[in-house]
Amino acid sequence: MTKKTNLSDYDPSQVPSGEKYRIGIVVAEWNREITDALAEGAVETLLQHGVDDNNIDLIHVPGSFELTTGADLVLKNKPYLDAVICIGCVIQGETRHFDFICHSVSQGLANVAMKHEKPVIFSVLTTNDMNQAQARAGGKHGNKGVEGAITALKMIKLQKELEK
Ligand code: RBF
Repeated sequence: MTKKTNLSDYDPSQVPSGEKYRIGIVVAEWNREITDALAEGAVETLLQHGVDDNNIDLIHVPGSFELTTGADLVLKNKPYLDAVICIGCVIQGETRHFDFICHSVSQGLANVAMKHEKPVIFSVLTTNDMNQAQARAGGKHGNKGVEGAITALKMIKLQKELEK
C-alpha cells in the first residue's frame, strides 16, 4: 500500500547536479490540466538542479497511448538525450480502455528503455477519478512530475557512473 505522504518532499542534497545533462520530456495532451501541471513540476525541478533550459526538449503527443511512440521517436532522432520523462494521466472510465492503455504504456515504455539503453521515466498517473489526479499533480500527494525529474537525474548519474 502506498504511504499517504507527499513523496515530493525530498532531500535536494541527495539529487545529482544536472548541469551537463540533456533531457527529453514527452507530454500527453489528454487531461491536459493535469499533464501540464506535471510537466511544469518536472521542468522546474530540472532547472533547480542545474539542467540548462536549452537542454530540455519538450514535445507533446495526443494521449498516453502515444507516449511509447513519442519516447521512441525522440530517442531515435535526438540520440544526444540522456533520458526521457514521459508524462500522462489516464483516468478510469466506464469501459476497459483504462486497462488497455495503462498496460500498453507501462510495457511500451519499459521496452523503449531497453531498446535505446537509456532511462525512460514513467510519470503517468493512473487514477480512479480527477480528484485523485489533482492530488498528485500539485495537491496533497505532491507532484509526480517533480518525482519523475528526480528519478531521471538519479538514473542518468547511475548510467554514467556504470559506463565510465
Ligand atoms: N488518453 C489519456 O492520456 N488518458 C485517458 O484517460 C484516456 N482515456 C481514453 C478513453 C477512451 C475511451 C479512448 C478511446 C481513448 C482515451 N485516451 C486517453 C486516448 C489514448 O491514449 C490515445 O490517444 C487514443 O486511443 C488514440 O490512440
